[in-house]
Amino acid sequence: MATERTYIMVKPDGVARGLVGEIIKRFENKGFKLIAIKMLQADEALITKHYEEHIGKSFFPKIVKYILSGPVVGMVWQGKGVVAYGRVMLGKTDPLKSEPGTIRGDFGIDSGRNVVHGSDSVESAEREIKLWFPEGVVEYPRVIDSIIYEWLDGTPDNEDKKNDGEVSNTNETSDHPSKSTTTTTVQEEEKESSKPNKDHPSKLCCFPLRVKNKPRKQ
Ligand code: IDP
Ligand code: MG
Repeated sequence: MATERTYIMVKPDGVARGLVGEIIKRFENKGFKLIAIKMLQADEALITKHYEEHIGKSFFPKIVKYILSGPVVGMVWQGKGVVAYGRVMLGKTDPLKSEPGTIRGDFGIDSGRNVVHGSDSVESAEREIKLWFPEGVVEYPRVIDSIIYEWLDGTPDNEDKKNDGEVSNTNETSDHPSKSTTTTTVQEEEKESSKPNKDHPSKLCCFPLRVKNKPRKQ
């Protein structure tokens, strides 16, 4: 569902190497939506809670020391399939086993300096988001979603589209533009639009349809 969320964190080595922008760019380019971001110096209690599944493992003290070594940039990204695909974008835990083109494959060598964290399941993501962003995330409609997602190209006609885009979606994090009181839906735009051809490419993009050309002053 387009409301799926993941916790992505640039680790201290990634921040120190100036990779924050590069990592944000990759998630933005893919089409995922940033709904929370902050830089912080995590303390031992927070890191221990974050990595609680690894308590007792040989590398646990090293990972705590690693994340304590400098500020991190925590982010919440939203979008259809963002948890699993976020992990694909990160690469494997060991950067030397990660494909080129992945973040860890392109920017890391050691597992203990693998630049970035990403939630490994929807459940972990929700737990980590609560842990790192107890203040919550920012919800806002994004007009480019009507270009990125097929479900906004007209009336949903199958289950997938229903799950992803119906206005009746009860998930509180729904990012369908129709949730906004100030945004009209593509369907409403079409009624108002003077373009009768339903298959016209301009139908894919609601933003230009809202722009009214003002006559130029001579
Ligand atoms: P993941 O980040 O790919 O989900 P996990 O197994 O959850 O990997 O491990 C958490 C983090 O602990 C890794 O990202 C890595 O930084 C570190 N880590 C995992 N295994 C090792 C290891 O064998 N040596 C050093 N650090 C490790
Ligand atoms: Mg993990």
